[in-house]
Amino acid sequence: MPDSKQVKHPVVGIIMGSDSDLEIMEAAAAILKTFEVAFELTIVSAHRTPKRMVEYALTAKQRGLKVIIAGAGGAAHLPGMIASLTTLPVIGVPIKSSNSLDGWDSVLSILQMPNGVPVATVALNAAKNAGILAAEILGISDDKLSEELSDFKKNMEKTVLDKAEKIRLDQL
Ligand code: RP5
Repeated sequence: MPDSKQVKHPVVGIIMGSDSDLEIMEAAAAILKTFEVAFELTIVSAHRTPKRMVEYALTAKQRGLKVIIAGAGGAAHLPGMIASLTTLPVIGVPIKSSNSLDGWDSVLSILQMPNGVPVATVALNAAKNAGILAAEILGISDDKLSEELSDFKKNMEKTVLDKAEKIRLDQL
């Protein structure tokens, strides 16, 4: 546990309900790679592998994970159920999947958690933001990572300012 995409000492666990979620969830993996954050990635289905889900959540902390990113679509119970079984922060990624009506079903299934069991829910399909948020959580106790996140934000600002400048010049 888990049995795929294992690296040494992962601190972030990326899980998803189906391999069909991977094309969305790989954005979380990509941004964590950019920040050199070690992660593991596998499939855990709340409905189709409930025992695996319980085992994953109950062993996550002792295996060294600090944050879990869980993506699912439709009746998206994976992030909430994982959050019910661990005190690690859980970031939920609602996915517009083949069994989603329009994506709202996934969003609301993950967002509308009962008091006492929070899931930090990002926007529909926003796995990249889930990865950034996981890095920010880890950055609280990692100065180097925190600096890299700061640079990331500065670069974003510069990109937007460059675009703003370009629009002005193009319009002259
Ligand atoms: C959810 O059902 C999964 O997270 C996925 O988003 C969706 C569809 O799964 P597949 O039918 O493609 O396996 O549990």
